Amino acid sequence: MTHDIAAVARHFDLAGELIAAAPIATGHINDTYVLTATAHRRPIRYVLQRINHDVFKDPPQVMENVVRVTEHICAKVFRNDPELASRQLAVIPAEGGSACYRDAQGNFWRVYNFIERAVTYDTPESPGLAREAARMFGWFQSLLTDLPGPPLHETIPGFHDTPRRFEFFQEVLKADAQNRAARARPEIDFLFQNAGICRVLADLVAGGEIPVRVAHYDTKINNVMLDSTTGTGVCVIDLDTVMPGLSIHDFGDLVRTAACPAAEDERDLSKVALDISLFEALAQGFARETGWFLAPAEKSHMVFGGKLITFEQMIRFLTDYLRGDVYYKVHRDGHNLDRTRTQMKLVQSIIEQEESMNRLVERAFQNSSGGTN
Ligand code: GN1
Ligand code: MG
Repeated sequence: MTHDIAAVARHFDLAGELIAAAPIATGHINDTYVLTATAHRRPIRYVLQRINHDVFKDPPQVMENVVRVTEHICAKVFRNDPELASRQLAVIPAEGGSACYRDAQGNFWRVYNFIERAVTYDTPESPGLAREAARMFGWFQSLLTDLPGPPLHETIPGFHDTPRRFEFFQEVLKADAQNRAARARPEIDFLFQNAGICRVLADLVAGGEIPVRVAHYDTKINNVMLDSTTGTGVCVIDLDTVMPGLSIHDFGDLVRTAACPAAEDERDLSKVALDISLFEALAQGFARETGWFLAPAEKSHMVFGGKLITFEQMIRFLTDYLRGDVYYKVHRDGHNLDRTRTQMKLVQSIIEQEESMNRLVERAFQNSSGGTN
């Protein structure tokens, strides 16, 4: 569907006149545009997004979370580094001061400041980049350890409820409405053989060994912005899924996306494997910022988190493939099956290297300021 972006933009408190609006193709879920306005002949850029309300059923709740989190982070960073605080995400209010605007068709729109002189990477090009991205997600979590007020909204209920996702996969498989299961036999078998992975964390949370914190829940490497000159982390973006959750899940998703240089939809599976030096860098970066507050059971399950989240992502891609590609945007036939296969290959690679990965995490936490617990 095409939208009248200029008309939408008029509902926000932009500085000056809108002179350009360009779509950017990024992410599987929301629609994103870069807006340029000029005030006193100086261009100011913004990011306009249509929140996908099929995925996020209650966009105002998403925005309530986002405003609380961005304001808390900005205020805390400001105390030590006002320049860095000015480069954090901030919600630009819509008319009447609300955090998003609802158009006549029922779409929800929101605007952020554009973080200038910063870049994102889709793949970890070096251990240094992986370390810095991981440090940023750890920093994000540490900044939110003292978020005041009630728990955040769960913007997608059961988002990392892996047992529930596995149950849903089984229902979809049973129906096989698109007749696609036959093309995914080895992948389906793999899920059943490894289904024991799903329950482990739920049990540790229920037993009180692992606390629920504020989690980002989409810790892909391209959700970190780095300064384009120095390569130093600037801020964490894509806050729609920030909600009560597990630190292990965040580290796990980082392992999934940043410890393997191949793209998520790579068809040449020989390129898909966990790279141990990228993984070590991730562990070091994350431990540096989180060592002081994580519980022992969280530290000792970080590698498991990588395996779990990759396994869960495999369940999610395969479920969507079997349903007929209704959730993730696809750009070719079998796209979700290709994605499923990369995740499976990565889980296998993690299983093969699990022991040495655990040793690296232990060492990373020992060397972080927080020690091992
Ligand atoms: C989705 O749209 P994007 O790229 O930010 C998804 C993540 C998945 C990811 C897989 C709300 O994220 O959970 O890990 O695709 N976001 C949602 O690439 O489902
Ligand atoms: Mg996202």
